[in-house]
Amino acid sequence: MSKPKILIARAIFGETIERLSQHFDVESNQTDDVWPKALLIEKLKGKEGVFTTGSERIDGELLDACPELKICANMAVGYNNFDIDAMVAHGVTGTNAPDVLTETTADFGFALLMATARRISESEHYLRAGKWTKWAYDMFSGSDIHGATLGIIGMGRIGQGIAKRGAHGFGMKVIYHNRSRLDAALEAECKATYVGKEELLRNADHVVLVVPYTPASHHTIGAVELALMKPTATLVNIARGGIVDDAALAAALRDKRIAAAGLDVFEGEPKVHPDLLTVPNVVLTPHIASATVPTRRAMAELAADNLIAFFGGKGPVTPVTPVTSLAKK
Ligand code: 8YV
Repeated sequence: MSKPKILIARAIFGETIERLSQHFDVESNQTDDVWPKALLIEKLKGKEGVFTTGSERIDGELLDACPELKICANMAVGYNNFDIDAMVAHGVTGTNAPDVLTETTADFGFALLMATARRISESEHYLRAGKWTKWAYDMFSGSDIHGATLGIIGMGRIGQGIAKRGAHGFGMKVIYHNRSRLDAALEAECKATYVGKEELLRNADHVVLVVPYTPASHHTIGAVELALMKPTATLVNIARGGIVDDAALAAALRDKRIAAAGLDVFEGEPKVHPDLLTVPNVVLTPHIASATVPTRRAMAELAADNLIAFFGGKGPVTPVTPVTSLAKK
């Protein structure tokens, strides 16, 4: 019996390709070219499954052109690269890669918060540029993490991980805002208090964003929200580009309306708003919050598990759409 044909749209671990090759006729992109949409469609012709990362957009136009496609397995917890309505309309199953990256991403959120509040990037650039000639009492003074108020917008699994680190590790007072309030047991575990978004922005010393990107969360933080924040506050975005209005943030940082920001994700990435590149009080990283070797391996394995389980007739492990039966398509 011939194996189903699948495409791995970006470079990935050799072991993942080997494993998938036991089940599928695999075409992979080990040169890691970022294919324009037309080429991705071309490559998907005749494929029944695709292993995607956050950079491949799966929409109605692509699905119209690839009628054999049955499943898109994303190696990411976020799946805003999927047009879910179009996938449902085309009877295509979508899966994501949750849980395996929660703690790693929460670690990174905390690292970025600390680097931002304590001005680590800025001071390192100063040192590397040979500008450090004497110690000074006020050199690179930042703001404290311990004992400060941490405001988390988006209290899913990663948000909860950050809350626990803040409350239990650093004695922070944790306030959060979310579409729905956590149950009392989870709030107690995270030592977190539910507040409205405006109250959070006014009171937090550090604001961390961990919401999924949807049309409703577009520009959750813009000029109006930045104006509510303390002038001493820091803002960290490890969620998605587009959650923050990057132009408004660059202006707020330039005018010192907030103290500093740490950004791992950007509107239109991998492009970065040019104004963000010119302000010193921002720490910029290239979407690496989940980037540890074990976690990236686990994410790749989970995407592979989804493909294997789906074609094995068991149903995918972590679907984000209603599951299409193999027979139906
Ligand atoms: C991924 C992420 O590395 O999981 C997510 O949603 O943002 C990152 O962990 C990225 O999306 C590549 O797939």
